[in-house]
Amino acid sequence: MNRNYICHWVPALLLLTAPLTHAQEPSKTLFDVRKQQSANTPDRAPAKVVVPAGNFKKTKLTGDFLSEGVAVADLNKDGRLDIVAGYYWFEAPNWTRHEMAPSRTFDPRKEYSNSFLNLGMDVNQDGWDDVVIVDFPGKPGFWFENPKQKSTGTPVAWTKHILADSVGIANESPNFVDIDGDGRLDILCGDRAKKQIVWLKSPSKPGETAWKRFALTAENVPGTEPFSHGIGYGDIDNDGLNDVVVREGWFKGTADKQAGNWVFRPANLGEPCSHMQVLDVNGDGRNDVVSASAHALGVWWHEQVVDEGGKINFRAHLMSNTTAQTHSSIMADLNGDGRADYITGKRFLAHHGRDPGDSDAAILMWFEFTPGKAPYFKEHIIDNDSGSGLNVVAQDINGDGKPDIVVANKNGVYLLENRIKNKGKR
Ligand SMILES: [Ca+2]
Ligand SMILES: [Ca+2]
Ligand SMILES: [Ca+2]
Ligand SMILES: [Ca+2]
Repeated sequence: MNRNYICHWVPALLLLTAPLTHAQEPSKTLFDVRKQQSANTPDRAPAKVVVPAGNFKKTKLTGDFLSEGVAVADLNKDGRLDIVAGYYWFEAPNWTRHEMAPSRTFDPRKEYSNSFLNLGMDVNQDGWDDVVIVDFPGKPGFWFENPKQKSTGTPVAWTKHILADSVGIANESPNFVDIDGDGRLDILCGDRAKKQIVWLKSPSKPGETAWKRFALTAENVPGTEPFSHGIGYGDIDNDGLNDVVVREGWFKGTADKQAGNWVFRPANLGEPCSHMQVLDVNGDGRNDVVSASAHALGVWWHEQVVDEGGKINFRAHLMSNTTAQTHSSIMADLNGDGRADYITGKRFLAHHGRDPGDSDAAILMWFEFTPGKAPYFKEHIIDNDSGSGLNVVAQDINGDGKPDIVVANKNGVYLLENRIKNKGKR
């Protein structure tokens, strides 16, 4: 890079990246992001003031770092949804803390926890919700079996069952998604040994405890390293069958979910990211992909474009540079207009304070989509002192019919109750 080029860029970089005080030497990735930002942002644009809209009621369950995964389930079977953060659960309605198995509070500036993503579901179908835990990338995933105990009395330890011992769970944002359409969530991820996209099928019959592994793709494909970033599931080519997306392209889905031969179609889906969401952002009838940078800065929608030869590719549009480290996302209809919204947030102290954007507030935000009306989305700030972890839950906790948001990360465990005025179905 010549000196003039640097001089040309430095003022814009300083202006646009003022919060990124730890990024002394912007990586190429960040530099690309900033180039795109400066192309889309007038010179000397004022720094964005991040003020929550004030329509979520926040409850801080704890400030302890217990887990970067979170789940919601009724663990004591009293009809109220409880909140799970790793080896701990918080009993509704007073959020009394209980331990499923021995663990501890972790140091957010020095350690990772033993829990990266969580899911609440009745795995063995005995009528009691269990807890699925995805551990450090590449380590075995497991689930804790509910000992069927009301919360009073001496606590009984929960039995731990490994769900994917030999393969580990590769890709840092495994999806909890129903792959085979039996109404039960499965896990979409990578197999680190064979480098295949696989899914782990949740037990389908009462009493069963084993998760079965099925390959969707051939071996040695992208997106399957333990530290690969970004995977999603949705219909890219509009043939009625869901496909798998990774940032290097997509795998064309077939009706056979055990085929192991889904064909890879290379396409540019941008930078390392968290959960990839497939939806038609601009309303042109073709599904697009929304992703957020896992360890740098940016939320994008990748517009599906088809060339004259019929080849599918994507054109990236920056949606937000409000906060870096957006290492999880989920879709839910927060404003009741019948269309799913995109929720993401900052993974607070992702690598213990060594990341670009670490001095940003712990922001949690959502995007509403407005197909047909450019720029097709609107950003809203939920909160600036919670953030998100490695998965985020959007589910109605308080029974008012609106999805609430629950997060756990190095900043603690938080419930954000949705008080957005219902827009009414379109
Ligand atoms: Ca309960
Ligand atoms: Ca159970
Ligand atoms: Ca398809
Ligand atoms: Ca589209």
